[in-house]
Amino acid sequence: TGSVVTLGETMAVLTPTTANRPGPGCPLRVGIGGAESNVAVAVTRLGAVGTWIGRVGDDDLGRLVVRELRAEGVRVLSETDPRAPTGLLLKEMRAGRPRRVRYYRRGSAGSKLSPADVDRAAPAIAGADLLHLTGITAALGSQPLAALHRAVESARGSGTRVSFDVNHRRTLWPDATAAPVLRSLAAAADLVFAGPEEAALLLGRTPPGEPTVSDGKELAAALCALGPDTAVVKLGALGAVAAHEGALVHEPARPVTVVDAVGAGDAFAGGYLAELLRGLPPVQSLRTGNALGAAVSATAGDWEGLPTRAELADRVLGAEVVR
Ligand code: KDG
Repeated sequence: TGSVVTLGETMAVLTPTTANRPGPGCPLRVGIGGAESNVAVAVTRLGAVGTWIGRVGDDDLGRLVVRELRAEGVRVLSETDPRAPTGLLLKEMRAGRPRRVRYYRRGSAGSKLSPADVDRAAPAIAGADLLHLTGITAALGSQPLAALHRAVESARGSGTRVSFDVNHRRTLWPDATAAPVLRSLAAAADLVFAGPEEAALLLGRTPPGEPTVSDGKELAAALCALGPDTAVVKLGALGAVAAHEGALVHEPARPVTVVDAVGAGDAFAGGYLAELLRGLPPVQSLRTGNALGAAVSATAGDWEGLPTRAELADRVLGAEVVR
């Protein structure tokens, strides 16, 4: 029930399988990933209708992106660009876990997202309950940023609520450039997701060293003061907090052995949004967000570990039995 439309760049994800970094003869596992499409998969697996708007190259990797998302049941509104390749993300590993990611996305098809792409998908935005955007798109250039603004306008005109995950990527743009742009996108949204450092960046504050639950609550309340009616601050091992209509709630995280934390934030956002669409209150949305974040962290890949509704129910049940 409920629908989420999102737009952004989805890339081919390359992961070395027998070494930490690609070298002669090192096999690479090919997958796909993109913050926004990760959210689309998350909500779709939980029973909502997820739509992804984006651009891919006219190449095998672009076809892989489209095929994987469609196979997940995500509605794909993509344009194939004959002049630009599908972007790449390479994971560098250490002790079997991703240590950093390297982008090969400058000039990629996905980074050429523009207001025209939003216009052709306008009916999907108008018909959705929620539009979900992230700060990654804003970092890709002036056209992708213009696409975000057009999408917000389009949502505003049709009563579609806007969700924004700050998703600040320092490897794409520096703090000083990003801060005012991300702040104004957050201010234009109804619902904002941020980590404590991201929240501090938007608010022009020094980030808390070891953020506590009360730091998180305070940051969430301050984010709401920028404009959104709900702000969620993710605190990692401490769980997450939400500020909503003047109330502050906290939900602790579940313990997890981390295999690959990339995509955990998207999983969290997807879980939160899927429950919001079912009319659940923030505390339950936080709980599902935490559960999805944990599930993705415990599995290799940016989204592959996302649970279905049935698996989520099992997990909750399992946890209760153990307790
Ligand atoms: O949040 C996970 C994303 O970072 C990953 O899936 C790839 O979209 C991506 C990005 O730009 O880093």
